[in-house]
Amino acid sequence: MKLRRQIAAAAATAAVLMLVPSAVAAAAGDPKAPAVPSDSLRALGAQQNLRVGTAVDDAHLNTDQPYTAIVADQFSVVTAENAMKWESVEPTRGSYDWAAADRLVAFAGQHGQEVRGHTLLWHNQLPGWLTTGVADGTIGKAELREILHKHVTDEVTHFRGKIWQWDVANEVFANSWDANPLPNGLNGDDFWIKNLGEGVIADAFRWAHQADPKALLFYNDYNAAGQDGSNAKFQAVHDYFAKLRAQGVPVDGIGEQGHLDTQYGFDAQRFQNDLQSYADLGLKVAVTEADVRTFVNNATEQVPTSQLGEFAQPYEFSEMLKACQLVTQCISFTAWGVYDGDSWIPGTFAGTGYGLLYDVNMKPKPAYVALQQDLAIGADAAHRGKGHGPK
Ligand code: 9MR
Repeated sequence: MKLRRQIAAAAATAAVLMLVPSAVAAAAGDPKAPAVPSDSLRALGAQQNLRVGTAVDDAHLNTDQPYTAIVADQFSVVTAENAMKWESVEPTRGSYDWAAADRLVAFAGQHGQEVRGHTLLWHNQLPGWLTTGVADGTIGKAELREILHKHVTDEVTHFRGKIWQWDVANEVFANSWDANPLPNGLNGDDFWIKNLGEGVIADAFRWAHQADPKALLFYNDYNAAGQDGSNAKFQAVHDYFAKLRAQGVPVDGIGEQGHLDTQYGFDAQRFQNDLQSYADLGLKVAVTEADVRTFVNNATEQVPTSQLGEFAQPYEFSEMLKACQLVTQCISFTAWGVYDGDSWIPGTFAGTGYGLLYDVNMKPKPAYVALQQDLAIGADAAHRGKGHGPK
């Protein structure tokens, strides 16, 4: 651990001093990987066994050439931003529409990329027929459980063998502002917990494992690595999954989403320590939805309104990546979208934006360069037998 910290400190210094090497081996170690720029995030990550990813918007993939080129060239793992969610795949009960999700999986196959499946059990983006049926009582508890079982089984089966990591359950723990936390930290108001009880979480992992025994099964959440200040949510997630593992529930990893906002500050050491604590349970970890928002002039241009925000945005992005690089079990680092012009942030947190690696014109930002430097340094350390090891 101490050695790793020294590497981190050296890396931080070197990041300021060094330029990115212009020629490093492309996508080393993966014979199937297509030719990609040797200084791309994915090529540099490959040299330290770390996949670098992005969420992909089906509205842009294949139709928007610059967008598609960035996804192909820069990233080695992709997540469907919306296309695998329940409302997308089963808009009408009993009638599946896999088209958008299949397009992404096919694209990934053609470009030597892995896929993160997102997400099976979540309170959000449920199909209307399901939420309406539960609300008006036409779908009772026993039937709801069968519907969920079928959903998990059918979706995981449809993609069997093609998904690297599944976000089996998403955002079921309470935040400090939630009204009804359970004693173990789960959110008592969560749709699934309220209707079916907390046992449904372990069941979802069991059902997913039955449908695809080789996929890595993740729990995914935000503020689960110390960003709530108290570290309370981390502790709840940690203790809960320690218990499930001890019971033999097939949980393989914890995904920390990594949605940061520069106005709140960020304790990078705590973030790393928390990822390491999950790893110490025998779990893999991943940063699954990284973005760092800050106050901006308007949603169209997304120019930061303060120099501090402009500085903190790439800095916090880099700190998250370095934490992942320093935790051997951290297997992927994914940004939640390609460019600022296509991010959920301005529509959800009015007045903020500038959260991603590429700007509204799809030009790489300082955050992109910061990650590229971190990865170049990590690749160099890996070549010297230090740093991020094999998974
Ligand atoms: O980025 C997604 C956005 O396009 C959707 O409208 C939104 C609906 O809730 O979900 C966004 O993605 C979320 C992800 O699935 C789970 N973690 C939080 C992400 C940002 O809201």
